[in-house]
Amino acid sequence: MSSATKDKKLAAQVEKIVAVTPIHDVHTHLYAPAFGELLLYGIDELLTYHYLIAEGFRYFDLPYKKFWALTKTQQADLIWDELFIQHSPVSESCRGVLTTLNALGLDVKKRDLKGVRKWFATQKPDAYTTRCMELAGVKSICMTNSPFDDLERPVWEKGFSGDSRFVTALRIDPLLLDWSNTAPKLAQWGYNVTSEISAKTVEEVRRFLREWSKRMGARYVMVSLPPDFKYPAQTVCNQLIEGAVLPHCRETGLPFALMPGVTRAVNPQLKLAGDGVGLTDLKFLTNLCAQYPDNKFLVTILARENQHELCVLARKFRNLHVFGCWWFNNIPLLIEENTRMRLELLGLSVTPQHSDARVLDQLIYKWRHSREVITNVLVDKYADLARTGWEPTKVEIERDVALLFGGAFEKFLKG
Ligand code: FIX
Ligand code: ZN
Repeated sequence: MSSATKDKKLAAQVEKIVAVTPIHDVHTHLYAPAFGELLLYGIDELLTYHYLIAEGFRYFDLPYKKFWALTKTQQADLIWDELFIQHSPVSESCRGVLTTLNALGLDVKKRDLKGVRKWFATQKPDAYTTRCMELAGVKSICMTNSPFDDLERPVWEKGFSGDSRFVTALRIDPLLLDWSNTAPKLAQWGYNVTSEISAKTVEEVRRFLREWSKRMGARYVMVSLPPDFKYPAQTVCNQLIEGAVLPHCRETGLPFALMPGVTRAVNPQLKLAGDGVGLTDLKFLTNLCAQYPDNKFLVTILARENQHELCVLARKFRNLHVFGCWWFNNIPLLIEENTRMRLELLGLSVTPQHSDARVLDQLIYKWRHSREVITNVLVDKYADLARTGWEPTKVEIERDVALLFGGAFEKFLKG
């Protein structure tokens, strides 16, 4: 067999394996159907995704307030017109809507928004969840579960009996980043806390974490962090991390997931679409990994310029697991760059991607697009190996891809 034919065969094999390997989506903002209106799906949700709202405002000639006063359908109409009709939908988020519609069997070339709406109106959440997961090749979805969300908390308090397609993660941004507003809430929910961080308060925060982790069956505890986050530092946030979160995670074996690099509300007029990115000094993560070898840290980072340093850190600390191409990194250019860099520096001990889907149907495009890029990177890597005479077997490739699509993450969680 000529080497060109061998390369083609290998590429086809990798493509097939990546296409059929089920994915554990380790971070999303999706909910099981039992959470009712918290589960978003359908064309109007797809079009009013905050990524598209930000892009729409590049063109809109109307005040922010007027946009927010419109109904969701009107907002979707406006976005459709500006981003799909007046301009070609070349951005990643626009292309994603079309990939999704196309995969669902809808004819995008008709540009028939009304017809598409009619089709979505007939979908039922439970069966449609399964359909989207099948089309995306996703086996399990990790939710972002917040006791601080007034719509979500009652579902947990009533008792959520579980859904085998979904797993849970405890999200604690308000606890660590907005203590002055969160302390009164905890007090109201029966925790004996004060705004000053006393030993009793720390103990009660730990009880809060213990109770909510248990109630949710959380697989990890998660927070997003601003670019200027420091550890150690004389802050309430640090006191709570040191006194409550880290001991809780050690006691339960749960990883602490950190998402540094987001500056919230750079433009508050854009609401959820108004958050920005900043370069993080990763000294804080070195300190955490070194100081707490018995804690596990899951990390995805927002600034492109931080990605290399994060990989180097993961080479130094095995209690650090790198995952996903978060938010502004979730574009083919950066998925490719990050995945290549991670494989070249960390081998298969990473989770290259999570979807961060907020709308169920987005699973389809986010994973189809990522799979395509990951395939290309893997084909190159295996071809490099083949050139040395090391020909990877089908079983080896299957094993490797399974690690990248959730296996390495699971191992890290269990380890
Ligand atoms: O903090 C997060 O988990 C972020 O993913 C979100 O805040 C963000 O709005 C988002 O949807 C990014 O993809
Ligand atoms: Zn997220």
